Amino acid sequence: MRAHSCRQGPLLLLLLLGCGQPRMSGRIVGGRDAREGEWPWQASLQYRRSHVCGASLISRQWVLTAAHCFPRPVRLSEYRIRLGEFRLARPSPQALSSQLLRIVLNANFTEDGGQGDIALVQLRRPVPLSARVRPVCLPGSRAQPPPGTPCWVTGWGSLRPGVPLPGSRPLQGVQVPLIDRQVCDRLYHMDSDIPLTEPIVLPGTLCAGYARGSKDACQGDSGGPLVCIQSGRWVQEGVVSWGKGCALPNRPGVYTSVAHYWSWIQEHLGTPVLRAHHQEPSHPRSHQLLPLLLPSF
Ligand code: 4AZ
Repeated sequence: MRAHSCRQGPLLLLLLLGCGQPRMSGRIVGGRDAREGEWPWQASLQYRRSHVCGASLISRQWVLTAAHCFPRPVRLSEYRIRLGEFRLARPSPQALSSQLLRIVLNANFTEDGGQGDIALVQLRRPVPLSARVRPVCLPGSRAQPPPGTPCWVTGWGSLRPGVPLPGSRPLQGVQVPLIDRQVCDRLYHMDSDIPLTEPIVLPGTLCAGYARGSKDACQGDSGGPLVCIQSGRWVQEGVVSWGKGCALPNRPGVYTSVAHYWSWIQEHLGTPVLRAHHQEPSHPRSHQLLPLLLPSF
């Protein structure tokens, strides 16, 4: 992967950079070790101090993840978010933990997980940004990059189904191209009893991966970011949601589309998140998106 701008320089410059720009420059099946600080928005959502899901920092006080990461009943005080981490079993001096103030589950989410698999987490306090802790950019409601765009998914999830990433191994990342949702739906109908008239990959989601399989997110990567580079910044297009197995042929990873939920995110954040490109404010689509708020207790 090519190096990114602003390699070295004063800390002040680093802090002014905005979103989606690591200072430098999963498992994730078929990926490679990350470099320290390569994906500084990557977070670990932990339940009773164990990693359960990925997540991503989108502003100093908000993290994006998947709704299915919070099975009911949700005990807010049992969760924490780790940021700036690299190897989960070897806490890094630059890492930090935050307790959760609030979880906002998308109201479209149902346990079958087909739609609305997105959640916002408000941290107790805004976190200090550093070389290892930086927000990713969000896409806004503009058109998503075309099929074939090479994107990256990152996480501490399994190397293969049932084979967890050892805690001593670093964060993993794998490059996966975007796949058109309808093409992905047709792949999912191959060798399946479900009629083509019954969609499997639903609106509000996108796919990434290969028809041949071999590279994918896997268990434990859920909630984590799928990011694509746009104008030199990393923009989060997807949230790891589901897939049939991991890296199987004709069963690409399915992601919640961040752009699809743009106005929902805006409604809850109050303050605008950092975007890669300035654009007209979007009009909230309030229908059927009434939030389920889980206040702290
Ligand atoms: C999971 O169980 C999971 N291959 C996440 C992603 C994928 C499959 C399963 C995509 O968390």
